[in-house]
Amino acid sequence: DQLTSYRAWLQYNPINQQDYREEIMHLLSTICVKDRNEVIDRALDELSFGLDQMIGYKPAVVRNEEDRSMLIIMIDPTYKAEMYTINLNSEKSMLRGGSSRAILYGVFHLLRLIQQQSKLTGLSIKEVPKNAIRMINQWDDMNGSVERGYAGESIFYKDYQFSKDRQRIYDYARLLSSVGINAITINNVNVHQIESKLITDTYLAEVKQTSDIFNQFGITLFLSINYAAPIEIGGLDSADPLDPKVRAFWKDIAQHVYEVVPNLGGFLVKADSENRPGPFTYGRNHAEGANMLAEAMEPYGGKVIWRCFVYNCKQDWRDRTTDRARAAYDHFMPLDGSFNDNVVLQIKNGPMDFQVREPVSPLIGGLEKTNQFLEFQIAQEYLGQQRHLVYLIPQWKEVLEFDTFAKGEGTTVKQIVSGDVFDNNISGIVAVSNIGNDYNWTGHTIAQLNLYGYGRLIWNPDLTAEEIALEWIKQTFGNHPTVIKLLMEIVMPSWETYENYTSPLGIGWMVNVNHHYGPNIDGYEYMAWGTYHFADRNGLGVDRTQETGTGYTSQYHQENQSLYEQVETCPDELLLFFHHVPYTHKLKSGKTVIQHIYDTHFQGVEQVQSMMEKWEALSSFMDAKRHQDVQERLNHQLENAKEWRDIINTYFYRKSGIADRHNRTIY
Ligand code: GCW
Repeated sequence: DQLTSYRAWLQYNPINQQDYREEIMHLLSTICVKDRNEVIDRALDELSFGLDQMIGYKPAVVRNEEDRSMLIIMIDPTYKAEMYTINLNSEKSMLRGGSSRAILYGVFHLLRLIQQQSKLTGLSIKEVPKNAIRMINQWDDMNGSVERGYAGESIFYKDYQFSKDRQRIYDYARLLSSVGINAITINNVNVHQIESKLITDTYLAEVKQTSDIFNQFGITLFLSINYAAPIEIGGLDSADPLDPKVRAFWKDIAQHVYEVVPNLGGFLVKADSENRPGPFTYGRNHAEGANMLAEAMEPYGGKVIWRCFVYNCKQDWRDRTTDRARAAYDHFMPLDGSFNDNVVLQIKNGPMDFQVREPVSPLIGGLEKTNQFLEFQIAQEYLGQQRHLVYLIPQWKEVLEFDTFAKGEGTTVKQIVSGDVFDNNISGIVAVSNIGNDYNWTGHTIAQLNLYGYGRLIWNPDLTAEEIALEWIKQTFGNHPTVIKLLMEIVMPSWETYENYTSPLGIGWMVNVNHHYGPNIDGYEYMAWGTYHFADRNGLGVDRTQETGTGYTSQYHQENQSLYEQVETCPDELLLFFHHVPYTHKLKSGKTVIQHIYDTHFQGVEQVQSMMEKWEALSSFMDAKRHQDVQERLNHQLENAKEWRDIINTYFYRKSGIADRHNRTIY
């Protein structure tokens, strides 16, 4: 039963339908491959394993074309590196890829279709990923813990050593490549003392071993580095990017790192952010900091990924002029165009921090002359910490479809981050991982869908959330119509459900301090982190307008600027992010803000109840372990949702003195 959970979406369950089995055996009886290397070997292993599990045979693998039906697999140098085509018919079938990595993706594609029992004869597809770099960030520390990890301990480290369980890393690499991930950082962006030594001989040999595992699956390894490494490990008294000694330090480091780990992708840096060191200490800006590293990495083709999550985390809550939402744009827009070619800025999807609802960061669409990555968080830090069932793809879809108007109407986020709009030489999407050493990887079994969906979505942002959920359900839980129907009804509304019983109308936060779990409306209200709701007896929300507020709205292009600036046009779901309004303010829905708060909070809990009923009805369709695990979490989710409902409703009832129109219980 544990194995079922561990296999995630690569279940490869036996297929009983005789004519389908015959179709596959006929199409894929013999595989002809001329090119061989370790990546293609992984592809062939996978194909053999998958076919053996599902259909009960292993295909013959030959090197030369023979006169019988077969699948020919070949690298086609005229293709783009990650492009592949698959053409299947009963005479001769072809899988061509622009590289061995593309062939691996093609094989996973075939297996994905077979798991769903899709018809293969006559299949003709062409796939090119929309985003060149498709990355995962692990927030793993070498003591074995995972920052914001909700699925056990690190699979990479234990007690300040690399984990001995290499198989687990191998299996992770395989899962990631099955959905097209091609890059990973293996240590937390908060690089502590010991982890600062990952770029030294203390650990480099094991970094290389880990890199080799990922490389077999077409995944490039990156490291997070400590900006103050010249001091921490170099014995210097400064990390000033313009200091020649500091520059020499990084050149030596880069040279040595690439000697030992020639395939390293580069470094990821969190600087001047949440107490991490950075160039500000020396009166330098972030372009000076990033470019210094970029020069050191350049001879080896190394990249420097530089995070834009830079804000004042020591602000005085009394200070109404500082607005954390403004920070990334204010810091980085003036530097647009001053970063080296091998630098890429990593921008969180929203201006605050992975809340249930935020507008899109105005830096995306702002920057025109700088490489950029979009950053999502698969780990559900603010979305129920993998104890609540929340399908995240619908949220990310909204981000990707958002129109920035950067080059007129239709300049969507997905176009910009793919590099197409501003012709960037590095582009892509990255996300914080949600896995750990739990036997099912993600703690909540349904959270596997978010990892799966992330890979699929960034490969092809035109896929719908429904399409992604559907293919995941079929692979993970099978094809039975009841399973599909109920699971779709469970996952599709789950983000909205979570939003309903937590923080309303885009205001965010209202969580307990530090661990960020569970309701605490004033938890951060009088703290230094810049995350306030400003509720009083009349109303709530943050005024971020130009007219009377912090001026944040001016960071958007004209169309969005005026959309958000006016209360009348600001979308309901973001109203309190942009405006401070009275409880009696009427939303576009016709309800007052206070009634909306009551209604959504009662409704959210009911939606969890209905989710539980649907899950209950699924018990005979899967192994007991998976069913029970999710059920236990749903029980907890319901309790926690009630806690949210009652605390939020009570708080705002007491503040406003306005009764619920339907006289439901408020304490
Ligand atoms: O969301 C916040 C988290 C921190 C995290 C930080 C970041 C890794 O609470 O734990 O640190 O963001 O993204 O750097």
